[in-house]
Amino acid sequence: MTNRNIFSLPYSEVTPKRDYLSRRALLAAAGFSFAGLRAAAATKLTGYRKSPFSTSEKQTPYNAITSYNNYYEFGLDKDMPARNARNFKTSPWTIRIDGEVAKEKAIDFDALVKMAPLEERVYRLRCVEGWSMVVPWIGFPLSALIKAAEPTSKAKYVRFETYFNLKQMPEARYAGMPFPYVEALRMDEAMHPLTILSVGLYGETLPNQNGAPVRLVVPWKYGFKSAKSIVRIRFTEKQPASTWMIANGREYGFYANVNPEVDHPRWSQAKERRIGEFGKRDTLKFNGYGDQVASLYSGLDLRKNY
Ligand SMILES: Nc1nc2c(c(=O)[nH]1)N[C@H]1C(S)=C(S)[C@@H](COP(=O)(O)O)O[C@H]1N2
Ligand SMILES: [Mo]
Repeated sequence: MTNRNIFSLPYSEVTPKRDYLSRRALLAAAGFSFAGLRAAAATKLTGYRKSPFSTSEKQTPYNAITSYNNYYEFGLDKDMPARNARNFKTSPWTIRIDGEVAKEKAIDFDALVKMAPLEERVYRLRCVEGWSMVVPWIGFPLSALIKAAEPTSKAKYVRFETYFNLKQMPEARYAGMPFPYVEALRMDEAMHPLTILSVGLYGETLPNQNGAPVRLVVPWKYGFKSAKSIVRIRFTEKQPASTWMIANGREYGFYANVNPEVDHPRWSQAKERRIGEFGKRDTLKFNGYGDQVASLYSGLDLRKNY
């Protein structure tokens, strides 16, 4: 069926999708390794420091993090990005900086990784579908790039646009959503010290299926805010529309803060399954980062601003 669309699936079809681990991902989650799954191009990253923002929770195994992915440009099933993104070309890579900035410019990936000291940030990642992982990202605060971009006083939002090319991503035509994938943050969210640009995980450069060469990570929001393979960062005065808001605004809002008290229209968000574990855990408000981020939303009705 080629017109399969994640927004039009009845609940009965969505449920198995949420609770289903492909055989390969299940074995990977159990710690088995698959020859050839680790991208040949993965390069060791050195000289990064550990961050006090890291959780000490058990890290999800490398093989699970890199074989159970959402990257719809490379296919809808969880094991498709790892298979279909193998030959994704991520070098050379530049990020265009534009909109409300002193001067529009392009930043080359080699310059990007030197913008700030690299850190290991072990974060929980909670997907809106009801699963979670603990990922040892390598990256640096997005605030470093924002400062270098010199936004004007009119810049209230930061919009992230990701790579899109049907030649490299032929499966994208079956995703039933508009590309390029766009996400956005309010300026204070973007400047928050927990918000990072990630260039690696488990001490190596990012695998393609996880958003090589550079992706956003916003740990207190549902995973879909963490845009992969970013090519453009635009500063705007008005709130940008994100891909998920355009595709289905009733189900996906601008904020997407992890919140066990606000159900998705088609399922509860109260619990989650940690990949590699059986049974469910309680989902934590702001994914457990409330002490650090709740103040950003004081006075905001989180039920209306989902
Ligand atoms: N460009 C792009 N970025 C994306 C997505 C996508 O489909 N395309 N999926 C999002 C979703 S729904 C999640 S949960 C996370 C998954 O990141 P991971 O595969 O590294 O765990 O990536 C997010 N970033
Ligand atoms: Mo997600």
